[in-house]
Amino acid sequence: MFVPHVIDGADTESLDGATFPTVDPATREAHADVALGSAADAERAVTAARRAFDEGPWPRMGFTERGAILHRLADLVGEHAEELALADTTDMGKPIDDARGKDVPRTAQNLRFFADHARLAHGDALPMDPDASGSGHHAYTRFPPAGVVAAIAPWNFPLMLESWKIAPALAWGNTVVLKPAEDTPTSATILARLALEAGMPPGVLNVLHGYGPDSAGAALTADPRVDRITFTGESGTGRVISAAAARNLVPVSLELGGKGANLVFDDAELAGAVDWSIKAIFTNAGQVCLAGSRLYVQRGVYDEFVERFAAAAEALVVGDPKRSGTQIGPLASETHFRKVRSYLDGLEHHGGKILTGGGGEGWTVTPTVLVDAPADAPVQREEIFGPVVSVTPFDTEAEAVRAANDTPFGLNAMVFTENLSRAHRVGAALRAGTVWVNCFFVRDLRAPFGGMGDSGVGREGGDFSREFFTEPQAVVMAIRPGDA
Ligand code: TXE
Repeated sequence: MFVPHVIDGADTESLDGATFPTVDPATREAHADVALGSAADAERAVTAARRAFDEGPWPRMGFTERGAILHRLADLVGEHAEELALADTTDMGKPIDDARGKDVPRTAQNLRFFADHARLAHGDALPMDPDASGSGHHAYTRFPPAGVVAAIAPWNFPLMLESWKIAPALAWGNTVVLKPAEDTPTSATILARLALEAGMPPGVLNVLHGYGPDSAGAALTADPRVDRITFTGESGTGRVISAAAARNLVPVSLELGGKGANLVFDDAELAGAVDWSIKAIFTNAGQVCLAGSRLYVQRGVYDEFVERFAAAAEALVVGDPKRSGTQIGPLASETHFRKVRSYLDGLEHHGGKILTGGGGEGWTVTPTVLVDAPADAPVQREEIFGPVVSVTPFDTEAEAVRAANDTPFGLNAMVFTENLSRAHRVGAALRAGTVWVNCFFVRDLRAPFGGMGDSGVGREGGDFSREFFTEPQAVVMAIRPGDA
């Protein structure tokens, strides 16, 4: 199979004909050749997006017409659900049930939500006091599109996170160059073809494949014709992209890593806390920026919680991601597998021991529960991005909050308690962009999404996405006094 770029409405090879293989982590063999984009291909993709924005119909269409195309695209995503789900599963080892049941439906939901959000949004009308001459004024706000958006995506939720970026960008009238992660190219090409079938004009959604540094990704972020950069990925990469954006004074939205703290208090409803905590760390084999990778449990329930939690971790079905029923597949790539393994191999040196897990065949790591890891150990400080959780006991609420906030990241945290005041109090004290109380991963697309510190800059979602993907404009009108 060959996975081309999609530029200016057409399947496109790289100018120099170069390709790279994409590997199925379950078989550890290449399953497709992918167009390897160079700086020259990035230049072509931006030219197409620029022309579609400056001269094409897309930014000039009404919200209803654009929204109808996005809804049609959502319909087509539903019709091609199996193909899209299999593409992500084959590229990165995500269990097929998750790809089918979550990623693909959420992709359609993102497209529909932002189509409707843009169509139904309203701006402010601001009546102003009259001036000395008797002239009145009023101001109102407009939200014209920003222009060409570079969307750079990671490999952990390929299709779903790509749609989270492109849906608001497109709904507000921008044109897009999407660079999927090199490990997960396939679903983006399918999505761009479906967008054309849905009636999206050529050049509005372009897909450029290739690597990041010194290559397609870097060329895209350096191009002065790009008006917005939205990036999800590693914190170090976020810094590099932020510097590139600064050179052209381009607004950038960065959704970076996390080291989510999960606080389970003595008064928590234990069965629910175990269940959510399992989901929080083992969903997608822990390859989730929002993973609850630091689990803090109050001393009174520590032993019982840990026993039930470890048993639930052992009960997860590990295996072939293409088989329905599998809950944990392989890690996305050999490089990533080696990175996750290095944390387990480092335990001997840094402290901490494996209560359960730590095995696995091929590039799989079985659900791993660690105990006794010191607060300064790498497994407690760094984003492992794998099915590895560190459990630590605590005594007081203040101690739990301190431990949770003792991290350079600030993406999300979870609190399990039946005490209403404690839920509000602790939630407010946590330095995190999202706090979940007695749940995990529940999203409202209107809510701000993003983090602070090493977790990123900016928020997306609902009006926050509008703010980012438009150039808000104030129009101030004078109303002259009449002659009566
Ligand atoms: O991420 P990168 P990688 C973490 C996770 C993982 C680590 C590395 O811990 O082990 O990051 O993963 C593009 N200019 N997360 O290497 O490098 C790249 O091509 C422009 C957390 O995959 O950040 C890809 O499309 N683009 C995370 C995208 O950036 C560049 C999700 C992400 O790659 C570029 C993924 C450059 N200079 C990984 N360098 C999360 N928090 O959700 C790279 N890219």
